[in-house]
Amino acid sequence: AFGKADDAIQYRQGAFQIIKAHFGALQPVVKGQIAYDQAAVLANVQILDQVAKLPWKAFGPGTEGGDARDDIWLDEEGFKAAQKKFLDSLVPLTAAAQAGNLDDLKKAFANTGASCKACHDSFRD
Ligand code: ASC
Repeated sequence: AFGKADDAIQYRQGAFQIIKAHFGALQPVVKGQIAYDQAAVLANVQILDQVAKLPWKAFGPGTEGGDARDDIWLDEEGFKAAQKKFLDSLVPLTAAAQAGNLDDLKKAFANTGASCKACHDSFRD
């Protein structure tokens, strides 16, 4: 799928940047710093949910580099489990965004953020 390791690294870093932007856009909402706009939140979460599917196939064999720790390839099961935690966390996040429930959104946001951090702590330099 990727011609060179650098292509895979750029692809996954680009996907994570989009993920960061659309997850980060929720932060002022859950912190109460901006008004809760259900449609805007849902649009953000839907993009996040789609783009969240993308980076993983760009961690194939021979694509070591970027900020990726070798543990990604040494502990494939652990990395897979960390991905799954993140992807699974988006189910309640999406449900809360669809329901327009700000309390549930706050809880789901915190869980998703925890899954980001846990994976970074183990697998990102
Ligand atoms: C973000 C972001 C992360 C997570 C993490 C949550 O907005 O870029 O990596 O949240 O910091 O603890």
